Amino acid sequence: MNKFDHKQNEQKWTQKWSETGVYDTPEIKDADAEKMYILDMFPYPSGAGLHVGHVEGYTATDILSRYNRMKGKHVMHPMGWDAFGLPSENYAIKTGIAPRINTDTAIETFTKQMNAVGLSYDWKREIGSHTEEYYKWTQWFFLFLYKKGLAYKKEAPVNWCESCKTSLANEQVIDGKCERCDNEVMQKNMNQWFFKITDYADRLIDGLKKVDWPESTKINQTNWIGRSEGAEVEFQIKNEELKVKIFTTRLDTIFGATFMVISPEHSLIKEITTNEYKHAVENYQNNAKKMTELERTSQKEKTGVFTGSYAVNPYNGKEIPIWVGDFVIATYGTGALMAVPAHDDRDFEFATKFGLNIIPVIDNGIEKLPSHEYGKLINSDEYNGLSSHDAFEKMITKAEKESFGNRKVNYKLRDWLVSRQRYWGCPIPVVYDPEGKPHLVEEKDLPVILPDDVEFLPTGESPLKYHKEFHRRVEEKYGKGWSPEVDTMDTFVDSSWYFLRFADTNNEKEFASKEKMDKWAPVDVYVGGAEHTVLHLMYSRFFTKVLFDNGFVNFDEPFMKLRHQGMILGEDSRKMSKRWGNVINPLDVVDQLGADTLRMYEMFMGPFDQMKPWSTTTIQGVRRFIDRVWNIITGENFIIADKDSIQKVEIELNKLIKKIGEDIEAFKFNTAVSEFMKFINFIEDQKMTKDQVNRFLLTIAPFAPFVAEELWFNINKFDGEFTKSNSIHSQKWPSFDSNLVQDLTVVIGVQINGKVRGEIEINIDDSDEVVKDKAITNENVAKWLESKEIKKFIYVKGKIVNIVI
Ligand code: ANZ
Repeated sequence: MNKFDHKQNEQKWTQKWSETGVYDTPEIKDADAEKMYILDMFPYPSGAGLHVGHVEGYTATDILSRYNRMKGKHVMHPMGWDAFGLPSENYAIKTGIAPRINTDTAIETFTKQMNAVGLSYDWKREIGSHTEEYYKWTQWFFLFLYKKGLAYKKEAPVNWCESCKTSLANEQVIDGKCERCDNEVMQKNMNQWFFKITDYADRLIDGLKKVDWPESTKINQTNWIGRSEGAEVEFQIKNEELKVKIFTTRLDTIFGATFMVISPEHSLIKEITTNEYKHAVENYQNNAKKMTELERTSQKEKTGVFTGSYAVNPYNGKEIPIWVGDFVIATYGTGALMAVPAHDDRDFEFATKFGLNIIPVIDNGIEKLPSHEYGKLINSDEYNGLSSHDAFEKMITKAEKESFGNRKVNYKLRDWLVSRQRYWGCPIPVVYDPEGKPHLVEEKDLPVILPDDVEFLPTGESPLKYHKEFHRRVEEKYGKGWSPEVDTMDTFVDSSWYFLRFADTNNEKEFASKEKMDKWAPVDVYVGGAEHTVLHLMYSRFFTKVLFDNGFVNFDEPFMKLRHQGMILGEDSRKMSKRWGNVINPLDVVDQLGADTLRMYEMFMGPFDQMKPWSTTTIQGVRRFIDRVWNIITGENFIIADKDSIQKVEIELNKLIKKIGEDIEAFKFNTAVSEFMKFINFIEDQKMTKDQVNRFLLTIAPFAPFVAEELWFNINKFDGEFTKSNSIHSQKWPSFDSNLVQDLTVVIGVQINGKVRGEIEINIDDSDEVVKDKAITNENVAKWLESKEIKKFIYVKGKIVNIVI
C-alpha cells in the first residue's frame, strides 16, 4: 500500500481541474434551474499573502459551493481583488516600488495560494478594482449618482490623519485614531465630495428585516444610522429678535430645562454673546477647534462658558441661561440643546460643575437623579399626572399649533465623504473650468486613466496635482485653464458594486447587463469577517437601493444571507501577529500536511463564527484522519461481506450523508468533520462495497477535494482519462434512504390523569408490556403513582402514555 502523497496529488489535480474547467459557472438555460451565488468578501491583495483567517472563510464558501453544485444548482463562486487603497500606497512609500507593480505581484501570489488550498473559484470571472475595465464603471457610478442628485461637493470639517496625509470617513476613525496607522485624527476644513447616503437612512434600517444576517451585525448597522425621534423647539432670546432652535428626544422634560447649551460652532454665538463674556467665549471656541469630536464628547469633566444671554422657555416663559459647551455636537440636530439636569447625565454633570439649577419634572419612583426613566409628569400644572408619552403628544400638538416647534427625526448617519487626497485610487471623473467650477467628464470619455508614474510620497496634497501629463490631457481636451480633479475615490466606492460586476465580468457597454444581474444577483450567501463591515455593507446596500430605484436591478438588498467567520488566534490564544511570533502561514501547512488537512482542520476548530486558537496537535490529528481515509479505501478490496454487515454500513453511511448535508447548510462545519471521524472509526473494522466507498467519497469531496478526487479516480478508473464530467466534483450529491436514518428510539411523555409527569425513552418496536414497565418504574412517574391503583393504561404507539388512577 502506498502512502498518501499530498504534494504530488495536489499539484496534479489543481492543474487538471483548471484545464478541464470543472468550476466554471454554468450557463443558466432552463428557466427553472435554481441559481446560487456564493461570494467571499473580495480581499485586499496584500504582500503578505493569504492568512489562516482568509482560508477559514474561503473554505466554508468553497464547501458550500461544491455541495450546491453536486445538488444540481447553478453555482456562481467568483473571486476578485479590492486592489486600490492606502496599504498598497503606504507599502510603495516604504519600498519605492510603484503600487501597480506590487499589487499585481500580490495578486499573482494570492491566486497561486488560493489554488493550492483547492478553492473552486471560477477564475474566468476574476476582477480587479484597479484595472481600467473595472474602474471605468466605478467612475460611471460617480456620474450616475451626481446626475441623480446624490453626489455633491461642499466645504466641510473632515477627519484628517496627519500621518497618512488624508481625510477619513467617520467609519475609518476608531477611538479617535486612524484605522490604518493609529495616529490621532484631527479636524480640518476642506472642499470634499460626498454621496448622499442620508437620503436612504430609513430604508437602510427597514431593509434589514428582509435579510438573514447575524443579529449583532444588524444592530451595528441600525446603531450606525442612529435614528432618533423627537422634537425641534424654538426658544426666544430675551430682549432680542433672535430665536434658538433645539432638538430634544424628551420634550416631556421641558419644564425641567434650567439652561441651554449650544455648540462652540453655533452660528448665533457672535450675536448672542454679550461684551462681558466675549473674550471667554472666543477662547473657548478656539480650544474646541483643536479637539476631535470624540475627544470632546468623551471628556471626563464637562467644560463650558456662559454667553451672557437668556432663552425663554415657550411653555412657561421661564428664562434660562445660554451656555456654550463642547459636548454639544455642531452637526447633530440643531447644534443646540435644552439641558434638563434632573433627567440627563451629561446635563447633570454640567449643572453640578457650574452650580446651575436642577428641577425634577418626572416621577419615576426612583430617588436618585438623574435618570433616563420615563414616568408621570410632576411640577407642571397643565401636564401633571400625564405619562411621559401622553405629555409629549400634548406638548407637540401645542407647539405645532402655535408654530414654535415640530416633530423631528434625526440620524447619526452622515453623508459619505468619498474624496481622498491620495494617489492609489479611482480618479474622480470631474474637471474644473478656469473659474474653478466643476463639470462632469462625459461618459464616452471614461475611464479617466490613473497614471502609473506618479510621485506618491505624501505631502498633504493629492499626488495627482503634480502629475504634468494628467493636467496636460485635460487642457488639451477642454482648453487652457481647465484642470482635472486630483482627489481619488475612497476604496469603499470600488467595493460597493463589485458583486454586480461578477454577474457580467467582461461587459464593455454597461457595468453589468440587467439580464445577467436578474439571473445571478442578489448574492445568496455572503461570507467575510465582522470587522470593518458596517461600512462596506452599508455602502453596498445604499448603491443597491439607488440602482433598484432607477430600474437597474429588481432587488434592493444585495446580500440575502450573511455569515462572519470567527477570528483564528495564535497557539498562545493571542491575536496572530508578527510581534508575538505566533503567525501561522497557511501555505506552510499546505506544504507540510496538505491542503485537505488544512481545510478540514480549519473547519474542525470550532463553531464557524467563534474565535478559536490554533492547535498544532489537533491539526496533526486531522492529517492522521486523512491518512486513515486513504489507507482504508486503498486497502479496500470490495469483497462483499455478509448481508448483515453491508446493511450495518448502509445505515451508518445513510446517516452520514444526511447529517453532512444538513451541517453544510447550517454552517456547522465543525460537527460535520467530527461526523466523518466517527464514521471512519466505525468503518475500520467493517467492509464497504465499491458503491458504498463511492458514496462516502462523494460526501467528503467538498471538504477534502484532493484526496477524494484521487481515490475516486483510482477506484472508478475511467479508462485512465480524466474529464470534467467524470470528476468527483461534477457528480450528484448522494441521496439517503429516510427509512434507514430514522432513529428507532424516541422519548415520549407519560401522563397521569391527563397531566405529563415524566418522560421515558422507548424503542419504537417495544411491546405494550415493556412500555408499561418503563413508565411505572420511571422515578418521576412512580412518585405520583405511589401505591395507588392503576385503573387504566393507554399507550399510543411511539407518541404518549396515559395512566388513569
Ligand atoms: C432634553 C433631554 C432630557 C434629553 C433627557 C435627553 C434626556 P439622541 O437620542 O442621541 O438623538 N442633544 C440634542 N442635540 C445634541 C447635540 N447636537 N449634541 C449633543 N447632544 C444633543 O440624543 C438626543 C438628546 O441629546 C436630546 O434630547 C438632547 O438632550 C441631546 F432626560 O433634550 B435631550
